[in-house]
Amino acid sequence: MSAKISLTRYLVEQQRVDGRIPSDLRLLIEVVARACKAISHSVEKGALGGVLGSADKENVQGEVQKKLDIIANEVLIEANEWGGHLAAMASEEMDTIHLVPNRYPQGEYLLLFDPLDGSSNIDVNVSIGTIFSVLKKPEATNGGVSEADFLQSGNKQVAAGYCIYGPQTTLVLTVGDGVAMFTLDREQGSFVLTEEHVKIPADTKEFAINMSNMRHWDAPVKRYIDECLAGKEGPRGKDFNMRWVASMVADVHRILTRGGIFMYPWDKREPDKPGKLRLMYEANPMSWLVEQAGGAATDGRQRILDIQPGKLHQRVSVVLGSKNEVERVTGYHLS
Ligand code: AHM
Ligand code: MG
Repeated sequence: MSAKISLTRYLVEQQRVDGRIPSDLRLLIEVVARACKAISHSVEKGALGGVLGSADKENVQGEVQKKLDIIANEVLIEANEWGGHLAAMASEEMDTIHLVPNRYPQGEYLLLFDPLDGSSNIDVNVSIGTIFSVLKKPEATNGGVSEADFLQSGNKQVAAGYCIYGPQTTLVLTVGDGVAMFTLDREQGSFVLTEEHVKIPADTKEFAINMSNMRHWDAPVKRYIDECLAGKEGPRGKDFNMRWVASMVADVHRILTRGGIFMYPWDKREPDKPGKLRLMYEANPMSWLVEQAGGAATDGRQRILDIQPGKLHQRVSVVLGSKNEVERVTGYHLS
């Protein structure tokens, strides 16, 4: 790549070339990116900034919040509420939606986020990230926004992405025209385009799943992994490698970079919960990115992006990544 293309220029060109994104959406994405830059600074300081450890509080899902979960949530809210592009926000770390206060202009968009994904990795200096999804406020909503306005399927997203805080800070984005990656240039203080037209190979020899849960899995997942583990001598006729970072952002980033399949399936420990991961903050944005890069994403039976959410913090089983592998796992569930 010759001339450096900043996130701003990329978005302006998306807006200009075919009117893919309105200026309000462009500005909203820039504000999210700015918030991610601020979160990246806090993450980087770690113990020096006094930001590690737990906050002695639980979120709506009964998980102990880390200090950085709360900091990241506040940074995203403060950065986004005054810009005039949003009507409301929803976060994995908040019980209910956050309305844009009356003192600020109201915009047309709804922003959803997992402020810091991979919480168990915060204190051990392993990659974590922010995941976000943007929806349009339904036309019928006159003035007040309610939780019901957020309950739209993933195929209604108008922008989605994540920012991974790892050896590099990288923002990965789709506005429905493929997937682009922007690396934070700390000297310039801006995100620079470093990868465009990201493509996930249809086939892979690498899977990501928390193997310690194997005894709780359903038969189709067990069958798929057993076949991978059987290697060259088994029905797949090839050896598989395994990776599990336990930060979805990092596992999905690897899959967008070199292929693979990621699974967090339903399991017997909590039969009434469809899975661990959250549909609206994690599965939907990641599924859209993966599909935009030529991969596939299902809950084992149906396309994740077609699921109609019934509640904000809804959970879902996730199978995503290289197309042929995802189709195989889905086929095992449906047969
Ligand atoms: P979080 O949003 O509270 O961090 O939880 C989600 C994370 C995912 O990033 C990751 O894939 C999964 O939980 C790891 O779970 P486990 O520790 O069960 O392997
Ligand atoms: Mg998460």
